[in-house]
Amino acid sequence: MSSITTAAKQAVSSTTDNAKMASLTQFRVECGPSQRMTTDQGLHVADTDNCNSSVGPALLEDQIAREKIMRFDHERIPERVVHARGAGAHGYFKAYDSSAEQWTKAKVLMDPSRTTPVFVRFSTVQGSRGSADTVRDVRGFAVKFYTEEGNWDIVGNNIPVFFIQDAIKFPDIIHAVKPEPHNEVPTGQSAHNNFWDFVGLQPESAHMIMWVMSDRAIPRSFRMMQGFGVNTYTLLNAAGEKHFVKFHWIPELGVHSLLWDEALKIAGQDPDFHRKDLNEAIQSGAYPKWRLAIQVIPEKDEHNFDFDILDATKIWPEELVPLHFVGEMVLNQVVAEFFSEVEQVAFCTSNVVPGIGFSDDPLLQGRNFSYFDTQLSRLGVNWQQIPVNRPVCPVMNFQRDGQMQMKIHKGTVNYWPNRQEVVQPAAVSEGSYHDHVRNISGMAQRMRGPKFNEHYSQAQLFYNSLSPTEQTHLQSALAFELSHCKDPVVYRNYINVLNNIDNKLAKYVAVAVGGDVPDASAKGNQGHKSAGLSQAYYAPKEPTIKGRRIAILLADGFDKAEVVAIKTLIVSASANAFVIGPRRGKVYAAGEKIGAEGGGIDADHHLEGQRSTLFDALIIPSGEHVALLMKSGRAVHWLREAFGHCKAIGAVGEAILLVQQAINLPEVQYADPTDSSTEVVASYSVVTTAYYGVSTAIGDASKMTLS
Ligand code: HDD
Repeated sequence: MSSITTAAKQAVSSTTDNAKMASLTQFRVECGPSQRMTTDQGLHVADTDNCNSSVGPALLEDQIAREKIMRFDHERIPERVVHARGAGAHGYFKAYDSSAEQWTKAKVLMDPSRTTPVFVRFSTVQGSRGSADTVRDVRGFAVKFYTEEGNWDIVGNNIPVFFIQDAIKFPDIIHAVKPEPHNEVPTGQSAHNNFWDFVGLQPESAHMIMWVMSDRAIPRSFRMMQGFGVNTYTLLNAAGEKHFVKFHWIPELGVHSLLWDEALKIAGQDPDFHRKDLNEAIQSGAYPKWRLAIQVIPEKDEHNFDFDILDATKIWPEELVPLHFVGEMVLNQVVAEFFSEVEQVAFCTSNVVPGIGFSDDPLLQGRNFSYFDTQLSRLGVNWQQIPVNRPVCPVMNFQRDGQMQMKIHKGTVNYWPNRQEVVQPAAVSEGSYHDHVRNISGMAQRMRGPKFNEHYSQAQLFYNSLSPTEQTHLQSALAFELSHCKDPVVYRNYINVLNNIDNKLAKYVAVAVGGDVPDASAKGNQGHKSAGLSQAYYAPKEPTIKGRRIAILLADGFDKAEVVAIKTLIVSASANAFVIGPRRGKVYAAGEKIGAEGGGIDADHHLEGQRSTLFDALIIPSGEHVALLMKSGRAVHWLREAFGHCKAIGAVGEAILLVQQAINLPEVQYADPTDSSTEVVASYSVVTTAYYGVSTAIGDASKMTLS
């Protein structure tokens, strides 16, 4: 056993990066100009552009053409049955100190001298591999820790609760939310009859529905999401004491979302918005970072709560069970090949290390079966040997054979016990995994614990804890979703469910979607709140623009020194500056001749090619170019849309007038299609939170705040 840890340590110290990156090096293939093309068998080939044929049908003997086409025919593997669309990155985790040792002997959590490599995959749940990033959905947040004691996976979401309590309901909830069976519609959306039919009849999902209809389900970026293990796990310390535990990831940048209007537009403008954002941030050095916190409950206190602590539709309010911060995770390396790493990474809730164990949470119990099982059909029985899935410590046992076995095991025995006593089990004293000893008694029957029957109090708690703006967004989201359900049985029933949570909410939705407006609340709202449920709670203490995307709008005739200064300031605050001009390529400053050799600066995009939705803020420098921008309908639209989405807008000199003219439109009127009596429902001038001015952007870029 000691050799296991020594080998893993050597791996860690053999690279300045981390042990996992070192282990992947042998599998990485460079493709360079000095290399020559071969077949899969290594045969050099001179021509892969023409089939071998004699001025007629292709010859069957052409093994080069056959190989090329056959390999292509088999490139696809089944996509994940859920969480099919995702993005991933490598990084590391480091414990802050040894304080977690009071609860666990898991070295990864309590040894600050260790740097544990991680691979993280973020995902959406409903849509297929080719769906858009910014849809309204839960986001997966799966972390694989390559520890010296083996792989540990926290397969979590960006929402701390789940739709169902018992794993046996998982196929039903997923069938209900996925595209309907008769027509494969809709893609990447829960806004359809079957989903709302199911959740209306399965009220244990009410709490989760509140989260999914909130801004949490349309994150601005993977980097700005919380992560949660969701299920209740256990920790075991060196003294053999057990604690129940929940895991939380808290992003350094705070928790931020898109507006629904932005999310809808970005889904069309740039369906890869989130995966590009992740790579862009890492490549520009703005490494995404999360703190890992745990909530712990001693074994003896399991039954001291109003709710069952093993019920995945419940949170443990922080007021009752505080967070302990144990370490931090940084993502600092993008993947080299998407398929090999992101598509083939395989997480299992059953992957734990000594000091971490399971609980009787009925959802977790089913998950422990399901993940291993799904990898068999996606990747085959030897999925653990795929480079991204390999542990960084040695693997040694008598599991053998199967498709795509990559190892050649030496020796004459493949069973235990064996006369040669090779490959012996490791003793607990050597650091091996062992299950916590516990009493199990009672009647086996199909049932749930009595406290699993209450479904509304935490749904209320969540709704009450949101800011008024967040509540408004949630109301609109419900109204959007239910108005996509054609069957009145479905939306009427869901309004009844909402009326168990909050009467005003139910009324709002009923009026909007045409249901029966309930007079009185079904249950009454207890009015309880918990601070950590609103996104505002996670605003960083120091406002930051780290990793944000800032557009600089230009036309020919700008002030060059000023633009260079603005760019420098933005980059110095670890944000990304993009010049948007009338065309991609050179845009020329005041006094420069158009097309002048060595003049101008490079525009990254042109005004038609990108939209304000893809940026967090925009700034317009001073100069003659403002007159040209004023005449550009697209530039004015950029400003109006950015203002409507409450983005920070900076303007210098003449550009202030442009901003004023663009956004102070007296009456931009929209007719409300759902209410013929309403003539004006919105105008840009009612949005008061956006601002413009010189000082914020130019004076000190690091003080700019974006929400
Ligand atoms: Fe699951 C994938 C998260 C309940 C069965 N799940 C999957 C992924 C995440 C989650 C993040 C994607 C992993 C990746 O990136 O490869 N799942 C959750 C959470 C749950 C949950 C937080 C509730 C606490 N899942 C759940 C249940 C079952 C599954 C109850 C089955 C009984 N989940 C799966 C799966 C997937 C999966 C079918 C599809 C691909 C995969 O496992 O590897 O086995």
